[in-house]
Amino acid sequence: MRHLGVFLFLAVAAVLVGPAAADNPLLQANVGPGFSISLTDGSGSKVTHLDPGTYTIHVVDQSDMHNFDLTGPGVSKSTEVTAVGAQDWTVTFTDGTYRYVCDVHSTTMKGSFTVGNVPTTPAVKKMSASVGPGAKILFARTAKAGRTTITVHDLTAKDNFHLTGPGVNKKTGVAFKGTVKWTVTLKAGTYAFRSDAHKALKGTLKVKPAA
Ligand SMILES: [Cu+2]
Repeated sequence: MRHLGVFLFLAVAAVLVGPAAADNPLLQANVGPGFSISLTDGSGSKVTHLDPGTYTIHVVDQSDMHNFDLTGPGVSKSTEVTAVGAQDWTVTFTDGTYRYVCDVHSTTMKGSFTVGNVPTTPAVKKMSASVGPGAKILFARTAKAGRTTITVHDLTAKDNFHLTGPGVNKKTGVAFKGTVKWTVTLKAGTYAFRSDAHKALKGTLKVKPAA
């Protein structure tokens, strides 16, 4: 009997310090019993961003009508919808965006988080330009390189707005009056803007490299 007792003690101890209790940071995933799904960190906070690395996720699926499905770079794991219970996943996260959903209710039961450095598309800058009314042309004198939307207000039927420079050659019509939006990629260098109808109406835009 004593041997059995020692064996049981060791077995319980082995479970307590088993692979799930390795040094990986522990995350807690939960779905159900209601229409709830969550992924929290060791402090109980919702996971929004993690460092790349290997994590242990303790997944508790408390409902036979929901599941927990996690996908992202290098990871695709899910519980069964009809199954209920807890399981541990060991996952390795790399740079990118990860999403978790209940596959049955994926439009409402969902969440996401980012890992490491996620490439974000740089914001499109905005500029405006105008020509007219009367003999005047207005535009910025300096800008930074990058995707830029230029709103051109052509307020006269006697002049146009014509922008030229590295990678760009765009103009409104001389007789045209109205507003147009051009999305262009400005590159470091010098751009010229002018009216093609009156050579005196002109200016220079200097574009600096993006920081
Ligand atoms: Cu569901």
